[in-house]
Amino acid sequence: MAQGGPWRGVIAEYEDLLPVTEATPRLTLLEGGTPLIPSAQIGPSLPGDLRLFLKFEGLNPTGSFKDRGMVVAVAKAMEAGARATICASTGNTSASAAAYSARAGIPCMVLIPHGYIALGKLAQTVRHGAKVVPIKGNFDDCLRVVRDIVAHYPIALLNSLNPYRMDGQKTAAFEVCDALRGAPDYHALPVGNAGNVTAYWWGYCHYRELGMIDLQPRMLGFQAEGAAPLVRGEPIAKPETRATAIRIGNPARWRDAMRAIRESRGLITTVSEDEIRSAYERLAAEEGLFVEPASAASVAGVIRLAENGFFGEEPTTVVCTLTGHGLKDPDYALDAAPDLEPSPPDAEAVLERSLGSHVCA
Ligand code: AN7
Repeated sequence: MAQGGPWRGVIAEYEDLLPVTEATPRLTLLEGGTPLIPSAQIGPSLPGDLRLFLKFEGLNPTGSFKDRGMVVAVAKAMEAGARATICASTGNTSASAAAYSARAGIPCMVLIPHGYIALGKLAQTVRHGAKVVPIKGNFDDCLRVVRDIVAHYPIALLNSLNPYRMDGQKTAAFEVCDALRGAPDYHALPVGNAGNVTAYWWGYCHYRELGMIDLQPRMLGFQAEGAAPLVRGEPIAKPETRATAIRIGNPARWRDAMRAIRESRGLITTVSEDEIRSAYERLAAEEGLFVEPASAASVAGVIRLAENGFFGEEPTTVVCTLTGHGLKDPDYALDAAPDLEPSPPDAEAVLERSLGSHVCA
């Protein structure tokens, strides 16, 4: 369990539970320690007796959950004397890899699917000084090339195939248990490369082995309809979704994730683009939480399951991880934006525009 006092970052807070030694550099941007926010509107609006909590990972230093695993992976790369780092990414991994590599003073190379990276993520990656190579292909193509490169060159791999990434990401499950003083009944996540759902499950298992919790949650994974290889049971050659973070057709942690779902007696299913959009808009407008579209998939899935009576009538605690910040993807945010044409600088004109003409009559 994390110590009290000012938050010191995941390595310092959970060093006993992480594969770090005295030789591991205490790299940190003070990641982790994110709030577990009770849902004010969405949870209470749903049928059943849900206590819905939102783990807002968008408040990490680079705006996504990736920082938890990245800090451990880059610290271990420093310890091993790595001269360069590399990753494939739908955006958040690259932003995080670039930031922690910059902090560590190690050059970083990132491969991204050309044209399918949200603007904020690209901006971060570029400004943190990573060498960005857009690839004519999707994330799965990028990851294939990265695996090829690390097989032949001594460059540290920062994708979640790197076990240290998984170790670091487990800390989010520790934090949930620390905050609730026990495990939730269900934990819901968006699923792309399937690292996070796996890491959470391993984190809950680890805490159970330590006697920190009695029961483990059921894991609920949600994929976008057009990018749902785990639900369909086969790789998708051309995955499609506006939630570009999870636009992945052949997840690297396929088997581990399916085992996590099975062992936890959970489930993995799809959510539609409309359901993602609706949950995204409700989170912003009703909860005050601005997340990126992929993050809304967890909430979209829980809304659907609750409306179908999945959680029954018993009191049930559900945690949804909100994996990334809304500022990552401004294009998606302004997609169906209201009229943003400028008004004359005049009180009457402004009131007429915002309240309607009858008010000013
Ligand atoms: C906001 O950055 O795969 O199932 O390359 O950015 O662990 O992959 C991002 C994934 C969910 C899915 N939400 O997590 C990448 C990348 C957000 C994400 C996921 C991602 P995984």
